[in-house]
Amino acid sequence: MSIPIFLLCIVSLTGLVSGSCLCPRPWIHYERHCYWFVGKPNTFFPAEAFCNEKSDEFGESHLVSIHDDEERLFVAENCLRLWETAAIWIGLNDIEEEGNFVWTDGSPVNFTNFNKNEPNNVNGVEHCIHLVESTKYGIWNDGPCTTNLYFFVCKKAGWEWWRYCTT
Ligand SMILES: *[C@@H]1O[C@H](CO)[C@@H](O)[C@H](O)[C@H]1NC(C)=O
Ligand SMILES: [Ca+2]
Ligand SMILES: [Ca+2]
Repeated sequence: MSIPIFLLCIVSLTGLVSGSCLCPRPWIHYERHCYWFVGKPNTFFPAEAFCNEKSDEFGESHLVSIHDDEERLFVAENCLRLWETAAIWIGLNDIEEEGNFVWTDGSPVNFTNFNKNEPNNVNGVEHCIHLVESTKYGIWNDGPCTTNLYFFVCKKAGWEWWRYCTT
């Protein structure tokens, strides 16, 4: 409120160029969101909790949700670049009700990329979705939420600089 609007715009535009304003490090910017690639294996719930702790005034942070093929490739390609594997937890799960998949960030399930014959809920305990190790570009499987194996990616809303600079 006390910051002049033109200053905000200069800061925002500088941020646009450097990427640091839209998404402070170590977040990576893509479209209107920020993504944090966390290279530590964990189980599903602590991974989601880690992401939740990174929420800020611009939005809640959750395990990544994926809504189209471009976003799927953005996530997979960054995983491969950083770690040479795209085996990660994503936020999709059917913990509450078998077969009813939801994203931890509450966004609609309007895109999926399951492997052939998945999700198969083996032994009735596969409720958390991860990307499989053996394929490069992020094919999905339901696995036990307690598998302590996968890296993960957090996602939150970016700073919507255009809200401050459009008038
Ligand atoms: C899917 O949901 C996302 C997140 O709410 C939204 O941004 C996107 O436009 C939706 N895509 C389609 C095809 O409805
Ligand atoms: Ca299940
Ligand atoms: Ca499975």
